[in-house]
Amino acid sequence: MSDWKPTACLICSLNCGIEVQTEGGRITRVRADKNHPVSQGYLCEKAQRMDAYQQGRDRLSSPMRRRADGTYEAIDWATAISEIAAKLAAVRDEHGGESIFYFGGGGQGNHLPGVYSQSTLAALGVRYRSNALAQEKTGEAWVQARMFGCGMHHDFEHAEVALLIGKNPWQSHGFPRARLVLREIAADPGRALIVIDPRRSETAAMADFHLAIRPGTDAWCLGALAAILVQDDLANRAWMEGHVANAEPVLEALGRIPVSQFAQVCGVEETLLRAAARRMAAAATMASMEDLGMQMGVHSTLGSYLHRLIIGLTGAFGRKGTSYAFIPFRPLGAGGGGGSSSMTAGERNFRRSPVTGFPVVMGLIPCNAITEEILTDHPHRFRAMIIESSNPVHSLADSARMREALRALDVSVVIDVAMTETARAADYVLPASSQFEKAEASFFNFEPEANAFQLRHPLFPPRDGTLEEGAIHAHLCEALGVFGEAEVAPLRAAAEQGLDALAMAFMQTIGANPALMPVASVLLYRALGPVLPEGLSNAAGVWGVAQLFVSAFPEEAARAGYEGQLAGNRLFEAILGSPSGTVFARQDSEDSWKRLRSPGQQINLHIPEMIEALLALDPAGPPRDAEYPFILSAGERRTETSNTSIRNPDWLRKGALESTLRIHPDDAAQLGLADGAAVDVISSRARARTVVELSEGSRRGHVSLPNGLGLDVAGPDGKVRRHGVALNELTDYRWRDPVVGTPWHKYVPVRLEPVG
Ligand SMILES: Nc1nc2c(c(=O)[nH]1)N[C@H]1C(S)=C(S)[C@@H](COP(=O)(O)OP(=O)(O)OC[C@H]3O[C@@H](n4cnc5c(=O)[nH]c(N)nc54)[C@H](O)[C@@H]3O)O[C@H]1N2
Ligand SMILES: Nc1nc2c(c(=O)[nH]1)N[C@H]1C(S)=C(S)[C@@H](COP(=O)(O)OP(=O)(O)OC[C@H]3O[C@@H](n4cnc5c(=O)[nH]c(N)nc54)[C@H](O)[C@@H]3O)O[C@H]1N2
Ligand code: SF4
Ligand SMILES: [Mo]
Repeated sequence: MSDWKPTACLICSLNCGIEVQTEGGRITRVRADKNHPVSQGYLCEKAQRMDAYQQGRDRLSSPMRRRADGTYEAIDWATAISEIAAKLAAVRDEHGGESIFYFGGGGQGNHLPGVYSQSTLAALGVRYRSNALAQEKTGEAWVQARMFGCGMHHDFEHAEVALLIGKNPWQSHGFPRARLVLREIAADPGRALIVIDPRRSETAAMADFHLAIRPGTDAWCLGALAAILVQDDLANRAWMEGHVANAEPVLEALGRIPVSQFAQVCGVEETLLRAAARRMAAAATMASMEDLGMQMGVHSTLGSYLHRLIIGLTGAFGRKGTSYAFIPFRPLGAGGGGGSSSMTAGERNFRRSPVTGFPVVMGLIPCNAITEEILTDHPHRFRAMIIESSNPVHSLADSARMREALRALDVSVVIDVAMTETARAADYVLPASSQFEKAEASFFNFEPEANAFQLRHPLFPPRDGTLEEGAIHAHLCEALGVFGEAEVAPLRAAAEQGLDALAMAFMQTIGANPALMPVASVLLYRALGPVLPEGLSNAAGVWGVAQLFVSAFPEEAARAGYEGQLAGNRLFEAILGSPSGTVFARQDSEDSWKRLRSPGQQINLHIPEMIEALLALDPAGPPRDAEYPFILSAGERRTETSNTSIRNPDWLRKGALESTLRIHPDDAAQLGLADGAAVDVISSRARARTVVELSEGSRRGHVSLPNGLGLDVAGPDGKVRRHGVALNELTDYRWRDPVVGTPWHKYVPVRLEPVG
C-alpha cells in the first residue's frame, strides 16, 4: 500500500524503522518497516506511541520571553533572534566565548540539532558543552580512551555468552532486536546469559546466571569475577599473548583480590560467581555490555575498567560474536565530524572544566558539575547557556539547584518543541518543529559489519510558528554577523547545478575563506537547503557529514559502494533516496584491531589509578546512611517510560505518566504498605509522594521508580500539574563518581513513610 510512509521510532537509541499512516495531522497506524537495514522488521510495543509524541502537550508555536514576574510572553521570531544574538554577543565580548555553555544537541532520535548548533557555537567562540552522555557514558569513555582508543559495541546476536551489567535490554534495548536475541540465547542450551542486577528484571528472569548483587557493589562483583579468571587460571593466555599489553601488574593485583570477601560484599554466593566466571572462560565468544545500573552507581568508572579487564582476560574483542570497534558516521559527544574532530584525542579526553577541574571527557563537562560551574564567583564561571533538545532541569541531578543555576545566568536560551521544565526556567524559548515535521536523523549507528544511517523524511508540515534547527541556527549566525547572502549566493548557484558543482564551489569558498569552515552547516543550510526536495531542507547539513565521513573512512565507504573523488556526493544521494535507511560502511569484525589507537594496536590492560582504586575498595561495601535505610534506583526503564520525549498524559492508557514504587513484598509488609498504598519517598533533598507496587523481583532494601516521568504538564484548562515522581527533585549533585562526575542515580539513599 502506498500510503504507508517510512520513518522511525524515536523512543530509544535503536530508532527501529517504522511505517506509518497519517490522517489530519495524526499518526493513525504504525507497523514495522522490513526495509530498515538494522531493525529489519523488528519493533517493540513502544513504537505505537509515536502519535503521543506528535500530539504532545505544551507544544510551542511562538518564541517566548520571560517577564520579570516569571511568566512568559509570546514574541515574534525577528525580535527573539536579534535579542538573543545581542545578549549572547555581549557576554562573549565581555567574558569570552568560554563563558557561554551549550547543553544538549539531540535526544534519542534527533541529532541534527548538534550539526547546526556547531555553527552557532563557533560564531560565539563557545568552548564548553555537555549533554546526557556526560551522566552515563563518560566513565566508560575515559577508560576506553586509555585501554582501546576507540568506541566499541557488542555483537550479542552471534555471541555464545552474553554478559549484561546493570542493563535490562528487554525494556531498554541498546542493541538491535534485543527481545528476539535474548529469547534465542535463552532457548539455546549451548549459549548462556549472565546478568548482574539487584532486581530480577525481565532480562534477569531469562538468565542462566543471575548475579543479584547488593545495589552499588558492581566493582566488587566484577573485581571478583576478574580475580577468579586469574586465580583459577581461566584467562585466555594464548589470545592475550598477541592482543594485550601491560598485563603483568594487573595480573599481579588480581591475584591478590580476596574473592570470598568481595562475594560477601556484593551479597552473591561465591559458588555462583565462580560458575559464572568459568562459563565466560569456556565460551568461544562473549559479548558484554554495561549500562545505567552500573554507570549511574558507586565506583562506576572503576566498574567500566573491570568490565574491560574481563574482556581482555577472556579475549572477547575483535571477533564475530564479541565486542568490536564500530565505524561512526558522525561521532557522538562533542566536536563530531566523520570520525575525526577539530579537537585532538588529547584535548577531547584530558582537558579540565574551568571551575571544578573535573576532566572533560568526550569534550563534555560532567553533568553533576554544571551547577558548580555557574553558582560561584569564580572569574571563569559560565554566564550564559544555550540548551537544545534537552531537559536538564528535569533530567540532571538536583532540579532545584539546576533551576537556581539557570536563573543566576546573564542569559539562558532553550530550543525545544515544548514548554518543558527547563524552558520554564529560561529567559528565552525558541520553538522547534517536531521530529515528524522536518528531516531528522540520529547518529546512533553502531553496527558491526554493515553500518547504516537513516534520514527520516517529514510526515507533516511544520506547526505554525515553529522552525527547524537548521533555520534557527542560520538565523542566529546571520544575526551574529558571521556570514550573509554574499557568502551564500555562489554556493546556492552551484547547488542549483548539482551536488558535484556544489562540492567544487564549497572547496573554493572555504579555500578562500577558511574562517567559514566552522559555520559550514548553516552555510549549507542556506545554500543547499532550498535546492533539496520539498521538506528535506533540514538534511543539508548531512551533506557535510557525508563528505567528512568518506574522507575519514575511505576504505569502509568504498566497501559500501562509495568511492572515488565524489564519494561523499554519491553517499548523500543514496541517503536522500533511501528513506528507510542505507548502509554507509562495511568492515569485518577483525578490522576492529585497525581502529585501536593504543600502542602496537593492543589493548592496554593497565590503568594505574584504577588498579589502586580496586585495591582500595572498602571491605564494608558502598556507603550507607542509617537515616535513609533503602537504596532507590531512581530511573528504571519500563514499558511506560520514554525519557521526557512524550509529554502526553493521554497516551495508551489513563495515568500513563504516573509513577509506582517497586518494593519487595516483605519490605512493604514491614512498613505496613499494601499494594497501591500511598507512600512518601524521602531523600536528604526532598520528599515525593507515589504509590506502592509490590514486586517479587525487587531485592530486599532496594526500591525503584521509573525514569522520565514526573513531568509538569498543562491540562486542557491550562493549569500545570505534575504527573508522577520527578526523580531529580530527590537527587543531590554531590552524589557522583569521583573520576568523571557521573551521578549516582541508581544509588539514592531514601526513607519510606506510609501516608495517612
Ligand atoms: N522503555 C524505555 N527504554 C529506554 C529508555 C526509556 O526511557 N524507556 N531510555 C533509553 C536510554 S536514554 C538509556 S541510557 C537506556 C538505559 O537502559 P538500562 O541501563 O538498561 O536501563 P535502567 O532500567 O535504567 O537500568 C538497568 C538495570 O540496572 C539495574 N540496577 C539498579 N541498580 C543497580 C546496581 O547497583 N548494579 C547493577 N548492576 N544494576 C543495577 C536496574 O535494576 C535495571 O534493571 O535505555 C534506553 N531505552
Ligand atoms: N534520576 C535519573 N535521571 C535521569 C536518568 C535516570 O535514569 N535517572 N536517565 C538519564 C539519561 S540516561 C538520559 S539519556 C537523560 C535524558 O534527558 P535529556 O537529555 O534531558 O533528554 P530527554 O528527556 O529525551 O529530552 C529531550 C528534549 O527534547 C525535546 N525535543 C523533542 N523533539 C525535539 C526536536 O525535534 N527539536 C528540539 N529542539 N527538541 C526536541 C523534548 O521536548 C525534550 O524536552 O535523562 C537522564 N536523567
Ligand atoms: S522503543 Fe526502541 S526498540 Fe522499541 S520500537 Fe522504539 S526504537 Fe525500537
Ligand atoms: Mo540515556
